[in-house]
Amino acid sequence: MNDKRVLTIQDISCVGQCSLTVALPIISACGLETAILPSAVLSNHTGGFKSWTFRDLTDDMPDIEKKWVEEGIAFDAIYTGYLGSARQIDIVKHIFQTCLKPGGLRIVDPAMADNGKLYTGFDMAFVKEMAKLCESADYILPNITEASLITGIDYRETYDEAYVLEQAKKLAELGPKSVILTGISYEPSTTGVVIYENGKMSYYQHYRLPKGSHGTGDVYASSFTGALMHGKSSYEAAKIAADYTVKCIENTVDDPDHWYGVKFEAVLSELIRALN
Ligand code: PXL
Repeated sequence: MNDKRVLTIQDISCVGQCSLTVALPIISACGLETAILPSAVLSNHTGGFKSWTFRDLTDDMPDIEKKWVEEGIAFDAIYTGYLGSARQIDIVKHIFQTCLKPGGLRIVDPAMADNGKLYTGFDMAFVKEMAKLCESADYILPNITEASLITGIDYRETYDEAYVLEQAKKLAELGPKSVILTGISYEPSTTGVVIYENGKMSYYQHYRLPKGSHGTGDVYASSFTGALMHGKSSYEAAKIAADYTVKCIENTVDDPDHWYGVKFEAVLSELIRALN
């Protein structure tokens, strides 16, 4: 029996298949109790819709934490994604200290940028804070844009292994046990994930679908967390998450109306099969 309890901290985009509407069902489907701490509530995500509402929940977070501390609630892992303000970083760091069981895992997806650009609403002050959160993490899962912003190494659209190794080393110097770099592609027809751990870099390569899809970073980090909490190694968890994310994209790519996210629900059984 797997009675692990995971807390995930990220926004609720009410519509758009990203952040908590992806993390909660995926981690739950992995058989793990999943608690949530919403960082903000948006009508829809900020990646392609014309506009959105944004309710910042920063001020609620310490009160929620306080109640959990009073109740003696603690988690086996805390996985963070999109955060609603730079101020939330210190709060999240505090929650790592007060609400994690001894030996519990801190998984940080510094969800703030893609394709060479920061998401709307973020600035370099936020990046600086996010780098500090990475210092407190056991696992970090940046894409190459987020890595560049955190390390200060120039962002490149095309690169070689030496460039990726330099990024990974610099990220590891911040302190996390493992650096998982997502969307690492050395040639147009393939992509993959780099795992840098104990000074060693490994690569899981898979084929690349012609179209990138929104929300896949959240699908990836959620399924990685689920696999890790099933006792998989970083490499195995990175591979399981990559295979599942590809399945989600394959299940969506032929539907032109479904531009805002991936249809992860119908292929959840594939993820569960990979875990068992
Ligand atoms: O998937 C990352 C993400 C999460 N939450 C919100 C977003 C995005 C990406 O654009 O806008 C609100």
